[in-house]
Amino acid sequence: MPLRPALAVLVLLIGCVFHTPSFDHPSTSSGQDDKLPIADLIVPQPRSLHANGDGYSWPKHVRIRANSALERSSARQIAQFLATGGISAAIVADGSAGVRLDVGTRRAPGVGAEGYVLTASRTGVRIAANSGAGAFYALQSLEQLSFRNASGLRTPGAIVRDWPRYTWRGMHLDVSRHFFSPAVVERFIAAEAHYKFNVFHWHLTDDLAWRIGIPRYPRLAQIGSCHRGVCAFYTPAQIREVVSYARERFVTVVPEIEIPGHSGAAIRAYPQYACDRTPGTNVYCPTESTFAFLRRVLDDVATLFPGPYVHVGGDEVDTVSWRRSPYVHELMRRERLATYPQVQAVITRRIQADLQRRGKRLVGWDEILQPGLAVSAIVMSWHGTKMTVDSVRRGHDVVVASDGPLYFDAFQGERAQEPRATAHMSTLAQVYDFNPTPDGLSRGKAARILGAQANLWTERIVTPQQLFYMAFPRELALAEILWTPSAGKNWDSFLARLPAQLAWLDRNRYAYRIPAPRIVVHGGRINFVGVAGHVQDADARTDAPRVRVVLSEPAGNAVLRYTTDGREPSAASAAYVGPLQLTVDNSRSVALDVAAYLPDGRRSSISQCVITRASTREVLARVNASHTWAALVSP
Ligand code: TNX
Repeated sequence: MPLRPALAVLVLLIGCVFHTPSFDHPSTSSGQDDKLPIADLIVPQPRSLHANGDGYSWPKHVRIRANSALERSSARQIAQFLATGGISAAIVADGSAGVRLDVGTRRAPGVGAEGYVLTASRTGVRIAANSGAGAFYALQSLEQLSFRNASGLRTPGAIVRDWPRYTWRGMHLDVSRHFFSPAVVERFIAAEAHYKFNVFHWHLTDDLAWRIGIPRYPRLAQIGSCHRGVCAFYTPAQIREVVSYARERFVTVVPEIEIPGHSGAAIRAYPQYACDRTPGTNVYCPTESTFAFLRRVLDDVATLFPGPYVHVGGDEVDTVSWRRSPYVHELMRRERLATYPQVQAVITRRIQADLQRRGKRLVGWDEILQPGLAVSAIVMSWHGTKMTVDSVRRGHDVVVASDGPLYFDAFQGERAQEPRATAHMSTLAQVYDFNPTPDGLSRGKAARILGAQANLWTERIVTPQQLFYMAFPRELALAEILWTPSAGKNWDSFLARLPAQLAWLDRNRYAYRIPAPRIVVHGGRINFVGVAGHVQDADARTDAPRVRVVLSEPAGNAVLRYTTDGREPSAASAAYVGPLQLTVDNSRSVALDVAAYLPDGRRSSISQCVITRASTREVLARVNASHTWAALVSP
């Protein structure tokens, strides 16, 4: 569709439109600054949120009313939160109370198994939910709404009625390529839980290393867990500790034991389970002795992880060792298998039957989608929408983990300014825009999309600092696409709610990528050149001799510093105080470079816009470029 010149006028966006709150963040141990409106405090966005009068000023000692084991357990979690704000709590069975609980008492109609109603008023806080999970999510919202001021902890008056869009709200973590200690894994889970995720997918085995101690097969830990002389694995006791930590936060841990490919570490420890001894083989041979080995490994896995799911990988099976194996050829003849993927299907079916006997559901990467796969298997779709739709049509429940936006090992900003990452790009805006449920599915079919998750592959992620940098703030956008229905999502609102969450990450010492500044250029007719593939830099052509440039930044408390001579901004560069008037003469371009400086000295990456004068005809000829641009831009 040709754009009319009137539409071509005016706006070039780097980043997005939002309202910059002008305040300093407090560094209190809990809660937000009281100048932020309640609408800007909660991520993921609740179904409904209304102001409710004055709000509650917490006393130094508070009574929490709880009448069942379920309510007492929620009460203890609330007490723990209050303790971080210096408030002591007594859990009581009756009488007046600052916090009243209705958990599992059928007094929260309409919010489903995981939903809640949170009411904060002058007289106190009431939480109604149908499960411990619902009460836990109410507590997360309560924490996000509450703030400390000179007179203590306050919760603004609010009524929140809320429940999730999806039942599988996950984050995946690869601990094979790089190991992360149980303490880091627990921090990872704690952040998930705060943002109302309920699945932690633990990628425990791969070619590089095997990370779960299996007492019957000690070489898995002794040899399989070692890479370049460094050995690291989780003992059964450590696994139990992490699983129970997660369970307290209503997070199900899904262990992944890769079968039959990506098994190089296990085969290094027990080479007899490959078809031959060729070094580097990473695929099991489907012999009876391999199945016996896997069954015993799964004995331990099934007991260590009491949740309903076991993920068996299944991706990227390298079939070379099968191709040269007389055993596999004989198996193919016997079972009338024409292809190697069918050999994989035979393996998956047997493992699935084994898991079913244990009352567990098999989850696998979408390569498991082969004839004969029982419909109870959950397909984790990583090859895009077509795979999601195919799996649903074949009757499977599906978890979406698309290798575009949901691969958090990808770059989240301009490549040259980011740490090493996998080649593609997944910006905050791309994550936020993603809809896990493909268009055009009937309601019944759409119900098969259990939810989604992001994958954190760690080939290039070494330290906890790097890990959380890749997770945040993208995980916040993911939280919202998993919890909030599409109709309730709004990018500008999300950006307005970001500062409070970055403050939470700071208070809890999680690293994150500081979103880059936004540049908006107004003036004459403008087009955008050289935009495709660029995230934070663009060339603007304008037919006006002067332009007005508006800068803003998503962290909410940063100082923007800029240059107009193409030099890198520094702490000494001009600070932005209001819109810039820039002259664009015919002879030279204006190169505007902007960086956001946080109060503690941290700096965002640089957004750049090179503005050049051009004739009206030239400008209008290129106007369509703006479409590409808008789609790629992210703070
Ligand atoms: C593909 S996604 C993989 C992983 C890599 C990842 C890197 C999938 C099931 N397999 O083994 O780590 O790409 O982005």
